[in-house]
Amino acid sequence: MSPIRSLTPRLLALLLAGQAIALAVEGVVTVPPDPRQVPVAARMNYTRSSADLDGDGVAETLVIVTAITREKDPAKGTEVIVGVIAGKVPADKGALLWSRHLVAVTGRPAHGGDLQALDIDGDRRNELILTWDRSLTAEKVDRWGEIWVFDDLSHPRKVWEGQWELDTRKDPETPVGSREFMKRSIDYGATRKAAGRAIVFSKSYGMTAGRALNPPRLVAERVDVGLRTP
Ligand SMILES: [Ca+2]
Ligand SMILES: [Ca+2]
Repeated sequence: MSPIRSLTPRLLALLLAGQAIALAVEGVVTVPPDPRQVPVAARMNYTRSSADLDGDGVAETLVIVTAITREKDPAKGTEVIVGVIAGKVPADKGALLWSRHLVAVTGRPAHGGDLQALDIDGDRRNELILTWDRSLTAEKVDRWGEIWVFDDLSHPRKVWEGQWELDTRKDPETPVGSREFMKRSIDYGATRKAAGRAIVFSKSYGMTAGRALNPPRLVAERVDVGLRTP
């Protein structure tokens, strides 16, 4: 669970108020290009891992950080930065090969970023699965996802993006008859069988149009993509 989601609405309001006070005192934090350069005091969470993304037998370092920006606009109050760094942990001096600033590139709020490196098609090269929450309230979950393929470490290809999770069951802003709960996952068995030509998802619906589904309804979704280098 993302740190923001686990907060009660009142605590979230206090946190945002605290950010506003800090803004008056310290000013806006400039978000650096390299996630490793986000000041420790501005890191909401920071995760570092390693995986071989291009399949050359040498692991890269992966970093994801949610940075508190102290921007006045709550939609820009945090930035999620993903970075791929040459060499394995510890890689404080490794070159930054690729980075992505989610608020800057999507124009939407972002926090609670999560990344996983997994070989979803079985070609011994790891894909990057990146998800984050775009919701600004604790009552709603709006996770978006992207899947990246690294034929070239500095110029990866985004092969898919879409809704990863949507939960408006307790969202006062969503009319009762429009509330939804959907969680997506990858069907790894079916995706491996597609041998790099498709990703097969399983979407689990626990509520649609305000109606709870128990047990949840599972819907398979096949998306044709080219996971392997042409
Ligand atoms: Ca590598
Ligand atoms: Ca792969």
